[in-house]
Amino acid sequence: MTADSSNRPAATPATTLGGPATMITVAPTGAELDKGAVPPLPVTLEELVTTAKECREAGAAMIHVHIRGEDAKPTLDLGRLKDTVRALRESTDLIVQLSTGGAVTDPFERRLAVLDAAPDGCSLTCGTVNFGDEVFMNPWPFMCELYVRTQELGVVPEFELLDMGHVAGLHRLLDKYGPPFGGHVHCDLVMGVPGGMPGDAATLVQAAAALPEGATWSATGVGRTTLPVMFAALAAGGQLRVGMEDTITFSRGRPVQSNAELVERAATLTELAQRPAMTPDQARSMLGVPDRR
Ligand code: KMH
Ligand code: ZN
Repeated sequence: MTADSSNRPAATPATTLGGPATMITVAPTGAELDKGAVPPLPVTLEELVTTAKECREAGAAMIHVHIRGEDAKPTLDLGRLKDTVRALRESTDLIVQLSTGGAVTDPFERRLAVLDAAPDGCSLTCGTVNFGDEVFMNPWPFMCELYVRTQELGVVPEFELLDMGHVAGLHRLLDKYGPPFGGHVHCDLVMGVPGGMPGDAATLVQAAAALPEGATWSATGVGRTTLPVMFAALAAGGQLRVGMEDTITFSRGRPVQSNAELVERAATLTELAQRPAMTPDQARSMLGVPDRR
């Protein structure tokens, strides 16, 4: 048996410099943090565009976007989402992925309507999960409606898996509705959420092994699980997601100063692992995302 015909569960991504390259996604804002408590959090369109440019420079290929309103609170306002997609496309070549998870308080209709902003990609969480003291609702009928809409509108979904049961939800979705737009299954293991799967190497390996054959996957560890998950993902052939949505502490007692420094750290680790960062175009080709710029 050669190295490439081993029972590795997921597809090997594009290669550069002789090793599999790494896609770095930045998730700069999220819906949970308060700008007053975390001043470097990008909440205006201008701040988001500046962050996107800095993170592209540092090695990111994709941006996972939550937006804020005038009051810096999370919003799914369609006009603002469209302006955001346009501005990010004009100022960077990053793959623009909009969150359909929003905030735990967002109604399903608003979350479905996110696709009308015509992003390159969107998140699609594969089940309901306790989310700290809240519940992040993703019931089966909502997942199905969202998935079918991605297929109809030509938006490439990234399947967000916060719990092992979400892996079963993903298989169920693919069995019922077939492959996603773009033809390639890409997942993101969101680990260490209080109420979801823990952020450690053993769980990561178990989750990755349970993914559909040929799927690629990234991983992110929330809070103090950031570093163990990043090292485990690099070792296991995964891609990386980093950003202030998931982590606001750089090291013990030292707050994150910018999203770019999280991307820089991830890019440094990909170099050390001899799996250097992919360009957005390489990531597009891995994920089956058309270039709409
Ligand atoms: N803000 C969380 C409730 C996603 O973007 O799709 C959901 C979330 C997942 O962040
Ligand atoms: Zn998100």
